[in-house]
Amino acid sequence: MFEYAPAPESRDVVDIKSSYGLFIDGEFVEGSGKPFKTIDPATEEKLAEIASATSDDVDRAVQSARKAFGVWSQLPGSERAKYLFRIARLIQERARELAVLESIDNGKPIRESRDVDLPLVAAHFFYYAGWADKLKYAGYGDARPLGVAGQVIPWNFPLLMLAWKIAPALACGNTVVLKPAETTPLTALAFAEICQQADLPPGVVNIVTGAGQTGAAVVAHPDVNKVAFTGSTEVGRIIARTVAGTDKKLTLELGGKAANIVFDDAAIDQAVEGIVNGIFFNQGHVCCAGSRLLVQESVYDVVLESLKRRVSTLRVGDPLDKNTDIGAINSAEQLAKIRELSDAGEAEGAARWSPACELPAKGFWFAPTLFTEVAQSHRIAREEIFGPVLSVLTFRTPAEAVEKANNTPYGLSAGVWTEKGSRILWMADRLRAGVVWANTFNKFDPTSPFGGYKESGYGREGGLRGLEAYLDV
Ligand code: TXE
Repeated sequence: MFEYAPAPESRDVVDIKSSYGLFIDGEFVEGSGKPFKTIDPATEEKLAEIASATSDDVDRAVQSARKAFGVWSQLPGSERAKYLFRIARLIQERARELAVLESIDNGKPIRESRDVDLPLVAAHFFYYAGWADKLKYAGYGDARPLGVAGQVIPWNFPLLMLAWKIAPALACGNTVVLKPAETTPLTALAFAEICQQADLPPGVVNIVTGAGQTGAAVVAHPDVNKVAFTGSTEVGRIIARTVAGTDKKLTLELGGKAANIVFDDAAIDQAVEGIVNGIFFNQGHVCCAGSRLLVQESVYDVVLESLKRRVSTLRVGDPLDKNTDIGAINSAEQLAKIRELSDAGEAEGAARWSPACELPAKGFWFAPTLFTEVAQSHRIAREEIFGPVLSVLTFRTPAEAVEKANNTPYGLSAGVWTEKGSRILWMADRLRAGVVWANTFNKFDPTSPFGGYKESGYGREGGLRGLEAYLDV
């Protein structure tokens, strides 16, 4: 055994206030609703009181965004680009603080917020800043911004989801009212401060905190022209109903149940790393998580053995420890959902395995878990668990792999592990998934569009396609 030396990141780099207001018209103001608290899921300690926006507050935010739209949409693209570049640079300057804040509020390991989330957040602002003055070269010379965008985001990548939504909207000349998730509002509020630091004109970005009702008020507001939502399929359906029959444009990014498909000619060590990253990255709170492993029968034993060995080395614990691989589950509700589905897996006859691992006494934790002997009809093979739980199934032929991979109401992503290039292309053609990764998994880049088929939603975010979601083309 090797010695384990904790390497804690400092909490002192963040200055969390005791309470936060709403960010409307360039200023922090009080909310009219009953404030709620955000907690640290690793300790269950209260972090801050957060204002709750009522529909009147949302109305103020939308009116401010409407007024700002008149000015912002008329600025030359090169001027909008300057603001976006400034925001990107401020994010880079404050990256360490924002990463720590994200890990405290969300529970994700600091290694991930520091090395994945924050670099991608800045990259999105840089990328879309670059488009702001080049829309006409991309074929959007006659296109117009849509107006006020109402954006509702989840808690799994709080600042990254904000960047995915705000950067393209602003680049195209829209203004926004964004509602962060109720369990992770702190980095969105820090982003509001960054907008002030960047001298962004008041009203271009408004942040309204609150629970689902606040989100519903944003979506339903008659002066909102575009709705962008990332979250559960259930809420996605409610939003689609609200928007139906109005002239609002809508993009939805919902759940997933991705297959990670390992063929017998794959580089097994590399595939095992990809499987581990695919399901345990961000505690499995990832819409495109590789939550179903499909292994070719001939390599089942060797893959399973190697996978169990690797999973046994994962460290679960303090999100601020730089050695941590799996942090805290974001909320008691999410933990209950993971437990419920895992219990259902056992009850339906699948075999459950977790490495020996000590979980902290306080906070929300779940050990990395594998299920074997999984049937396609089992709930753990069909429903999104959104936690560190992998369901293992097998296949014999490429056609069977495709059939099983596509046997889900979702269609967001898939992974293929094989040394045969022709097989990658054959599989990619047949998998009903918005993203197919080959010999890698969970790779993100602001230049490539992301989004799903079927119940995973519609519309694309990222890349050039991501601009179309914010333009009348
Ligand atoms: O999602 P919700 P929850 C999946 C995942 C997870 C499950 C539940 O399986 O276990 O959803 O998570 C706001 N009108 N995903 O309950 O409720 C809400 O305040 C408008 C996948 O957290 O969909 C929050 O800001 N807005 C997913 C946001 O919607 C409403 C990421 C998402 O919360 C609303 C998150 C309403 N009626 C969860 N009700 C992904 N695709 O990555 C709630 N909200």
